[in-house]
Amino acid sequence: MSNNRTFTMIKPDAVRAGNIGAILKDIQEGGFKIVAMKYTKLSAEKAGEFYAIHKARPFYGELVEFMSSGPIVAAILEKDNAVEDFRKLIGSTNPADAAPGTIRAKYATSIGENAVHGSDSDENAAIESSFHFSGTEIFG
Ligand code: IDP
Ligand code: MG
Repeated sequence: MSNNRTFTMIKPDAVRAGNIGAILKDIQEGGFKIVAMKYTKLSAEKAGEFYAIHKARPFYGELVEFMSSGPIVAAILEKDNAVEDFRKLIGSTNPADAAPGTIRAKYATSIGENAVHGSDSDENAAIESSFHFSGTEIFG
């Protein structure tokens, strides 16, 4: 996958708060084209697999429980410089540190329940995209 795609999830907290529409609007107004999208729910096992890189971190159990606590929206987004630009659009992991106007500043409630995921590299964007989508579900 080239570097014009990233992967995102609207996390269970933002879905529960009724913020799917507002967040998708911010994403589209940020210049990102949605090339794949699904409303789904991660089992604890799948959430654990997705976040396996954080297995050794003290918050891993809490993260897996949270990410499997309700439905999410998973999507693949396309834009020049997608990974970096999307991380800018969502803001810092901790909403207390997120720049004003960013998605996490607006919709996250804590460092754990922070409304959205954004891939941190082109390599992870490709891995995370194929974790959730098959080739026939992507409409570039
Ligand atoms: P990122 O989502 O901004 O890339 P990461 O450090 O990769 O942040 O952490 C992955 C996810 O784990 C975060 O988005 C958040 O949901 C959760 N998380 C990170 N740090 C903490 C923490 O200190 N306490 C609880 N949850 C955390
Ligand atoms: Mg990360």
